[in-house]
Amino acid sequence: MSSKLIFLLLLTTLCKAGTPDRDDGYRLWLKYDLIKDATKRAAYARSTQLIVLNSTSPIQKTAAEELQTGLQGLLGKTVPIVASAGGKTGGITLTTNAAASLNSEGYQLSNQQNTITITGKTDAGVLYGAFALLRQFQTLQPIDRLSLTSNPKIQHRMLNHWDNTDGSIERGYAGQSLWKWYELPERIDPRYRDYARANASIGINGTVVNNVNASSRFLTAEYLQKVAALANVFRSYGIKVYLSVYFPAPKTIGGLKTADPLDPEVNKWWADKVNEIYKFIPDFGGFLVKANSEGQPGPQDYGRNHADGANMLAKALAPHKGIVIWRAFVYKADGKADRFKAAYDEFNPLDGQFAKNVIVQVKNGPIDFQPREPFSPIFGTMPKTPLGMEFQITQEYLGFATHLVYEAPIFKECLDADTYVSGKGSTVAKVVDGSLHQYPLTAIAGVANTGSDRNWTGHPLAQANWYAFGRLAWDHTLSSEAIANEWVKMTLTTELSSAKTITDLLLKSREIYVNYNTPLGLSRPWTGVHFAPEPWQNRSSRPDWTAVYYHRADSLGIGFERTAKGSNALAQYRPEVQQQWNNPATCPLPYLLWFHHVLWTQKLSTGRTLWDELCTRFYTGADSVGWLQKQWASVRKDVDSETFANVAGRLETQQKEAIWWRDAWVLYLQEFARQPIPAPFKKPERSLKEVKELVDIYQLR
Ligand code: GCV
Repeated sequence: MSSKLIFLLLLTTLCKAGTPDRDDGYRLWLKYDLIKDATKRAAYARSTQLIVLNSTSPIQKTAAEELQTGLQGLLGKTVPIVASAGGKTGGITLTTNAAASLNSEGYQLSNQQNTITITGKTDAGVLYGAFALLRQFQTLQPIDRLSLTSNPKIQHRMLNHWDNTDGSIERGYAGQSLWKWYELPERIDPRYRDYARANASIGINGTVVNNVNASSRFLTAEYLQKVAALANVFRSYGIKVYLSVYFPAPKTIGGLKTADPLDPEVNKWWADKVNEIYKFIPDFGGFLVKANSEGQPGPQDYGRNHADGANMLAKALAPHKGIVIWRAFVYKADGKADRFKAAYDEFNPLDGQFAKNVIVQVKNGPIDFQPREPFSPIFGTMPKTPLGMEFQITQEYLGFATHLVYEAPIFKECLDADTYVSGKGSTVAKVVDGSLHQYPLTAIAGVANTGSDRNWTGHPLAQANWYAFGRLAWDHTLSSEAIANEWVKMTLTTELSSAKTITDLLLKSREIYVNYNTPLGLSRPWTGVHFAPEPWQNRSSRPDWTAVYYHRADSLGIGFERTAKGSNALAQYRPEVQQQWNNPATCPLPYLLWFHHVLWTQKLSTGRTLWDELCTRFYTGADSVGWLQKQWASVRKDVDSETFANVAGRLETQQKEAIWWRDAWVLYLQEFARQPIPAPFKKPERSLKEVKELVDIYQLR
């Protein structure tokens, strides 16, 4: 073989890595593989002959370059970026128009006589418009009559990274942190830019780079330089950087004796620190704070309240237009109390007491990112305090990176829930987007699922959760299905029938998980690692960190009584909401055991007793993973081989573990219910003791 031939063969092999044949997932939904249909390509080519960029703005420059990269891949041609069309039609013009009837980051796309215009009120709007245009091509939409206007409904659309200085990620399942603190600020990993590209493409405009269980080191000059280096990369993608802060930092790194928010010296320390931060990062976004929560110190240690703490930081940030995002995730170690009620009880009385640049960030549900939770009763009940939403994208309670759970339905369920605070239709989404109470500030955050794994998210299909979070943060009226289908076409295949199959599989995945994991409103059957089933777990340093605290199974029945007969947590909701959930006979089954302790023998609306219904769900849930596997097998021909094998392997693990979950629950609950497994289901092949032994392996450190 000639050396030239060997070279060519080698080149072909090298070029194959990252192509549709063997895709390592790095490119996410920004793959831009050549559109196979030549007619479509030709149609798109007519309006994409030039990219006209008549601006020196770094963000618009990014927009033009992203368009160029995308079109190069999708159409297989290099589209020149020029300063003026010079009278030619058939190009894409980027432009800002301060008078456009758009909000500050919205965009308009139009196509007239094969000339496309992307208009933004601001440079960021142009960037989002450029990605929206690429999405049109990627999902093979007709563009000859393109006319699209889109405005983000929420101002601050953020990722929260729970990343630590040592590179670990709290509740991260896709490798180590993306941020290589030990290399920064000198070496800039090219991945930082790709991270920014992915986020900007779905409208995310803020990132909190460190864990809410924060280290004070992030506020030292050494680390601020590192954070500034990240901010420098993200800036031209319209993304601001924020930091989580450790409330007692004035003591730990400032040498003060106190961190009391009303102490003048403490106030001065924070004001000076904030001034220093803005010297490093002139467009710094602000602080995220976890205080007096799960052992984290906070203002209550000094007899002050959350508003005192938040307002002190807000005062320091205000001159720079920075904001404070103060988390409402709090609960005291009181085994007799209902943890469900804790956040509302602490925050509701503070409505109206927070400074203008404070947002209170509330988790979607009252407990902690369970597979299904009712919406947090705080939403709607603090009209004078901007409330931001906190969702969790990383799958802490959703099977880590081995179980498939498409999360858009979880996000939507909460956003679409009706609080009834101003009558019917007062959805959580309208609280969060500010339209219900005219909040001057609005925010939504997702706890990131990204990590150093080559494909970013571990499970290849978990990329859809990052994507869905961003799309819903931009526009919460989009449907889970539309987002899934869009993501599938951009990421996996544009073949219609396979795209439909995968979309369907994504949409059903959450309910399948709930069925074998926490059906009928069960919650939190875990302890330490939040993965292995441990419904029997009854010992911990605090009662609300045991599993039995949540399900309350006994010889009569199961479920947490939260009506007036029990903790009365239901009283935190409006009467219309209470009415939906108050009566066990009419309470929708997905929420039943959230609010009621129900007898094992109680007949449900399905015609089955509670025990039989629980068994039916555990069994059908576990069986449905087999259905997921079959569906996935059927798309093999249209999905690249590496992604196919990766997902297939994870589904196999999921199948094994779903059966394990089922067995753990039914064998454990059977000891209380003392009833047989109903036909046609077969009793588990293993004993409860054997399941417990399996779980113990997971708890070994
Ligand atoms: C960052 C849960 C998680 C913790 C997390 C906490 C929070 O308790 O298990 O890892 O801490 O929520 O949201 O603050």
